[in-house]
Amino acid sequence: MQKRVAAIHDISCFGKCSLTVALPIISAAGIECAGIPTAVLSTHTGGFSGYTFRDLTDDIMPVASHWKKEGLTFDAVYTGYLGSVEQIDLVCKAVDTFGTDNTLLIVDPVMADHGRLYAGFPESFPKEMVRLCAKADIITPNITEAAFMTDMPYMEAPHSKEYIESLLTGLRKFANGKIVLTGVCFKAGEIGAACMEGENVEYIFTPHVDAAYHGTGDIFTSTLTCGVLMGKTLPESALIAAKFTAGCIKITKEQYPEMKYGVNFESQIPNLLKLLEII
Ligand code: PXL
Repeated sequence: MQKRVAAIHDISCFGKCSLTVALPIISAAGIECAGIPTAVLSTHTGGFSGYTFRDLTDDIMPVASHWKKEGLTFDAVYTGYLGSVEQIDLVCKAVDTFGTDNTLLIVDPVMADHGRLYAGFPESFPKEMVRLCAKADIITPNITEAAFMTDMPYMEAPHSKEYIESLLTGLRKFANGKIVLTGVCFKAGEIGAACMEGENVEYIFTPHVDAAYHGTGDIFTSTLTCGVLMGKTLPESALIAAKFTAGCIKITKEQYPEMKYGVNFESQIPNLLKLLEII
C-alpha cells in the first residue's frame, strides 16, 4: 500500500523551502504527499524584503474536517513553518480531527536559526511551539530552536557533548516522542544530528560544507520522513537525510552562491533514491 503524508507548511512561491521542498522530495520517494498550505508568501522571509503574506489560518480546520468526512487516512503528518500562535493550536486540532492512532506526527518546529528567531515571530513563539512538540512522535529542532524552547543559552559550534545532552534533557521534559536535534558539531569539518529515543542517544555525522543555504532544514526533515515511513530506523533515516542535504549543499556551492535562493536539490534526486535504496 502506498504511504500517504499530509504536509502542513506555508508555500513560499519562490525560494525552495517548506511545501515546495516537501512535495517533490516526498513524492520522489514514491510516497503520496497531500498538503495543507498555512499561508502563501511571494518568497520566504529569510533575506528578502517586501514579501507578500496571504494568511490561510481560516482554511486549516475546514480542510481537516473535509478530509475526516471523506474518510482519508494518513501514515504521517509532517508540520513545518507555521505563521502564527493561532496556527500552532489549529494544527494540534487538525491533527486530532483527521489523524488516527496509526498517524505518525513529525514536527519540525521551524522558527529560528543561528541564534535568532525568523522575521515576524514574537519572542513567545518557541514556548507556544512546545505544545505541538509535546504531541509529536518525532521532533526535529535545530540547536537554536532547542535552546529557545528549553530556555537554555544558544551556543555556536563546536559544541560540547554536555551542551548537546543538556539540550536533549531539556527537550525530553516536554517531548514525549523521538528527538532529532540537528546542527550538532563536535569538531570542525563534521556536522550531524543527535537522535534520542527514550533516554538513548545516537549521533550521526557527515562532512561539513561551509554554507548556510535556505530551506536545507526542510530538505532534511522531508527526507527523514521518507526514511522513517520506509521502515528505516531513526538514526538510519537521519543519516540518509544528512547525506542528501550535504550533497545538495555541496553541488550548489560549486555552482551558485546565492544562499537565499535555496539549494539545487532537484539535480540530486537520483542520489536521494539511491540513499533510500529505491534504485
Ligand atoms: O525554511 C523554513 C521557512 C519556511 N517558510 C518560510 C520561511 C522559512 C524560513 O525563514 O521564512 C516562509
